[in-house]
Amino acid sequence: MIKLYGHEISGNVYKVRLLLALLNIDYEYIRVDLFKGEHKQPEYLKLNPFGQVPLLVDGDRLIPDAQAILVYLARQYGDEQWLPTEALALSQVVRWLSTTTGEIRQGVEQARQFHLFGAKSVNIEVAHQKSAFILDQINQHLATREWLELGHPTIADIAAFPYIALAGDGKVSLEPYPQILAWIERIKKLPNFVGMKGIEVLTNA
Ligand SMILES: N[C@@H](CCC(=O)N[C@@H](CS)C(=O)NCC(=O)O)C(=O)O
Repeated sequence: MIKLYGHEISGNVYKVRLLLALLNIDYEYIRVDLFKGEHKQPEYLKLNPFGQVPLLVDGDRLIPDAQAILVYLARQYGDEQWLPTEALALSQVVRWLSTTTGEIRQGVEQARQFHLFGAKSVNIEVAHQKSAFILDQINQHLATREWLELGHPTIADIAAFPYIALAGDGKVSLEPYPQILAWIERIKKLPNFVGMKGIEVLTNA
């Protein structure tokens, strides 16, 4: 059975849990206590030398990194819907995986690190400026479409969703971004959707 090493506070772990749920894949969840530093212990570093969660183990395959795991799950267990093979469509999806680890991480994810965990390395003014930039861009992008690319949910949406939905943790309001709020609601209505602390499941979905 697939194993997922993670922690409940992590949006990067959550996005993997979300895709596993949407694909209806059973898995064993192994909690790595980040607050106790379990991710830096030799036993865990043998599995993921970066000392980070999430880590997926499928048989003898070890796959670290949330975006890499989404790609793996989509290609191994999903269909063309989640990750297309056609060159242009694939590049459009990958663009958002890249944006997730670039602009979204530098913006809303860093702001969350600052306000939720007191991360001293974060310049909160810069994080808020970058949040405003990328949220405005995505809001405009979604003004003419329901999903980030291809007219249906892909791993682009799953990758980008958690830290945008958790923007409030970093004291970034989503109120100025109605298209993003509507997109969040659409994602929450996907069959088998699961939530995390700060991303509640719709009760009437
Ligand atoms: N590029 C990695 C980043 C993963 C990451 O930053 N994980 C955090 C939790 S959200 C972590 O394990 N932090 C502990 C550390 O880096 O020491 C991914 O996308 O999965």
